[in-house]
Amino acid sequence: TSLTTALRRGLRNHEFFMLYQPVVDLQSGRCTGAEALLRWRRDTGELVGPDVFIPLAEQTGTIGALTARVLELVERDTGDFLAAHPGFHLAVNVSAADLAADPIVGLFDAMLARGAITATNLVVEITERGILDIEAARTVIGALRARGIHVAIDDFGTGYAGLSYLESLQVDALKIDRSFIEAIGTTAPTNQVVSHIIAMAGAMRLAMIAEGVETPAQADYLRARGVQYAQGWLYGRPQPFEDVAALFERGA
Ligand code: G
Ligand code: G
Ligand code: MN
Ligand code: NA
Repeated sequence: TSLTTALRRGLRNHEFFMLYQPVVDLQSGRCTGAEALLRWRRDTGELVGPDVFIPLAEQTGTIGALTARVLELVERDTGDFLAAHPGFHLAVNVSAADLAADPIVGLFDAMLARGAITATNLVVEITERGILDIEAARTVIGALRARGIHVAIDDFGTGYAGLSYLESLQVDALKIDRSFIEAIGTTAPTNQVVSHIIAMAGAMRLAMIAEGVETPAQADYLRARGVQYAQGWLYGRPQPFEDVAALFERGA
């Protein structure tokens, strides 16, 4: 399709850039890291979201090149800062399609070899939706974790990851999907799901990051139940990295 052509041309013409959403420690309220989120500004001026172009890139075999570009952009934007802040956690999304093949590990190795970003700075986020070859995913996740990179399951609760699936993948953290945070304190049928996810993650000794936190009441609920990290509009929208760095330096 023409969108596919535009995507390939967009890669050549450097139309992609990253925004960074702050992640905060719920106890201290301080920024401890950020999630890198990809954006596409087309030559028409139109801003296209990843919900549109990531599935397309997956279908057309462009995802590998796109993920390679994400790592380049992230290193360019954050490398100097991360070299000076070994405790800062930067989360990068990879597609399930990236896990089917080895190149992804090579991309991280090359980045780590350049030296600005260290493995412990990195969190790799993987959506449970779309993982077809669980053995391949296990191998890639194991290789990343062997390097000291943390791995988190993104959008947790929206896919089919049951307990056994989760145990076999062996990850470090769960990101609780925004839909469950939205249901907290409402009469939505899913308003109890978050408490079950928290109990399960606790039993499995997984770290938890709540996504899409918009209200102090949601933050209070999560904090009271021992969730360590949160991100959402209450703390900050996706923004240029220098703004997140300033937030971190202020200790806010
Ligand atoms: O930032 P936004 O809410 O529009 O992101 C929508 C979806 O796109 C999210 O599920 C997010 O994980 C995914 N996404 C954002 N950036 C990237 C990226 O760099 N790579 C991949 N594979 N997915 C991304
Ligand atoms: O990787 P992931 O699927 O979690 O992508 C997060 C998406 O959710 C991003 O596109 C981001 O812009 C969006 N988002 C982040 N925080 C909030 C929030 O507090 N409320 C809403 N409605 N959307 C959010
Ligand atoms: Mn994510
Ligand atoms: Na998510």
